[in-house]
Amino acid sequence: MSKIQEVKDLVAAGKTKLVPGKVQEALDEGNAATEILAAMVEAMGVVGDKFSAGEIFVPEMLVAGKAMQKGVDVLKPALAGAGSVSLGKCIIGTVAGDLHDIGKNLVALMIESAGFDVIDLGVDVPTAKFLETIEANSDVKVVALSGLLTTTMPAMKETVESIKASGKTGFKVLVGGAPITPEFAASIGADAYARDAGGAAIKAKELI
Ligand code: B1M
Repeated sequence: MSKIQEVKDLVAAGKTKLVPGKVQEALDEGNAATEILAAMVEAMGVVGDKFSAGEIFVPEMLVAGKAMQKGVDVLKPALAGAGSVSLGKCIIGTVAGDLHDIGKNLVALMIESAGFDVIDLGVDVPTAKFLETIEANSDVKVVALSGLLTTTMPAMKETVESIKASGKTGFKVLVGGAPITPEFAASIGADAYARDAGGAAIKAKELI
């Protein structure tokens, strides 16, 4: 079995202690960090499908998420670029009611690698917190919102609409996350949509 397949299986099984070592072995064998990351994302797809099918429950999903995060920690130096020039500030967070942060953390890492100074507000971020942080950072260039649940898409809408209604200018709003589509992004008034972390970094640079 390839090291990448082993990483995928260990993440899906939530083997948090074994994942970092196996990710390092896969890197040492010459596999690209992006390829290993893709395998871990696939593993989360497997986990999600099993959850939907009622074969596993929230605790298993949680431990798989932790295993993936441990693997990402090992990949970070290889994924992050040099980023010597500063392109300005980017405020990022997962919208209110939503606790998923693995994708958001990857997006933050790639945006930081692209040269932005990232202010990460974490998960379950209320609209007021976004507005307050924009107010305190008048030179912000990009505000990035992540959402993983269909049930929190209305929260993303509310946050984007409140940001736009606040009259604050000088920055663009970028949104993404598994249930988000370009059409939904446009319908709530976001300036841009990105499908994945790499795409978010490219889009953030295009927006400034
Ligand atoms: Co949850 N969960 N979860 N979960 N979880 C999903 C999302 C789900 C699809 C699983 C399923 O049913 N198949 C489902 C959502 C269904 C839906 O809404 N349609 C779901 C559910 C239902 C739930 C709960 C409601 C379960 C429950 O309690 N009954 C609950 C909700 C809690 C809450 O948030 N209030 C819940 C809880 C959890 C855990 C806490 C246990 C855990 C999260 C741990 C953590 O994040 N620290 C968890 C996990 C691990 C998952 C799955 C299995 C994996 C998510 C993940 O990290 N994927 C997930 C199933 C799946 O994704 N297939 C699932 C890997 C990650 C790299 O991908 O986050 O999609 P992703 O990010 C991508 C892109 O989406 C994009 O780029 C990223 C990287 O390329 N992207 C952006 C993300 N943000 C972006 C922002 C951008 C641009 C791109 O611009 C700003």
